[in-house]
Amino acid sequence: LELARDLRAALEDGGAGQLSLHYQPKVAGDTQRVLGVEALLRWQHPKRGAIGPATFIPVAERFGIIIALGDWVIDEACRQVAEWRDQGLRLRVAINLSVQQLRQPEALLQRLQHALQRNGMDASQLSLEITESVAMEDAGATERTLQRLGALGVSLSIDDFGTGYSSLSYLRRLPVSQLKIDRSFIQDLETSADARAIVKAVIELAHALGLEVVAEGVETTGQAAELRAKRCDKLQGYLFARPMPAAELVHWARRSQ
Ligand code: G
Ligand code: G
Ligand code: NA
Ligand code: MN
Repeated sequence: LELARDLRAALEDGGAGQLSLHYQPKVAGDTQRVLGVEALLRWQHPKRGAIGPATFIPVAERFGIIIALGDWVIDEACRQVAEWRDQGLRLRVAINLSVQQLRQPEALLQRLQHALQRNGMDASQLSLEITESVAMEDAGATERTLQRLGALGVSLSIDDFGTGYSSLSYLRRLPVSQLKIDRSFIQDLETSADARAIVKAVIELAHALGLEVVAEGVETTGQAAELRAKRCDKLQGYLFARPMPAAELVHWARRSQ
């Protein structure tokens, strides 16, 4: 309750210097060049210090603050991409969406459209990550919303793939362009024959459907080698970089190009 109140106050004050986005690179599977970043929300509470999104996002969802919080993320990520562009750094940015944002498609579409326009951004520079379990909830409504988001020109990505129960016929109808294999499978890649089989099958399935695959949570060179051999398109994880503040990301990207 207290967290909800403090979060609402921070949002009413434009983030109050407490909210920030960290950015984690996605690199090409073959060349390991940076192709884009995922924005991850951080909250530095004035008294309690850093609070993770796994703690405060559920609070925001429960207390009706998630739309305002999600709007703040959209605006800030787009502002940042435009700033990087003006500094000569072209990066695509991915934003994580909450289920409640998807359930209010009008407001979401408007917010996205305005943020893109205001920052002179092409919609193709923005992608939206939706977890597999959220995408499967209320499939009919989700499909209609994703169609409208797709029509806006933003790209769509299914996050934490492998943990939900996607029907393949449903997946095929969605205008998504990317699957992100859940971190749990990547972690077990070197020790579990089952994880290896699942990762191989997901990559082949994605490619057969014309989708790009990202492996998340890559931590070892062994995992990266295995994923490269399986033709995984993009890799993300601590092996390459942790989520970092925007200023640090600029230096990281320049070093790694
Ligand atoms: O960055 P970290 O590993 O702590 O993230 C924990 C969880 O919080 C992840 O599931 C991530 O997708 C989620 N998360 C991070 N940033 C955002 C955000 O801006 N919006 C939403 N809805 N979820 C986020
Ligand atoms: O649910 P989602 O996939 O959006 O969660 C992303 C979260 O995963 C972020 O909070 C990020 O900090 C975390 N993460 C990113 N790379 C790694 C990694 O290599 N290992 C682990 N354990 N976590 C990671
Ligand atoms: Na994500
Ligand atoms: Mn994920």
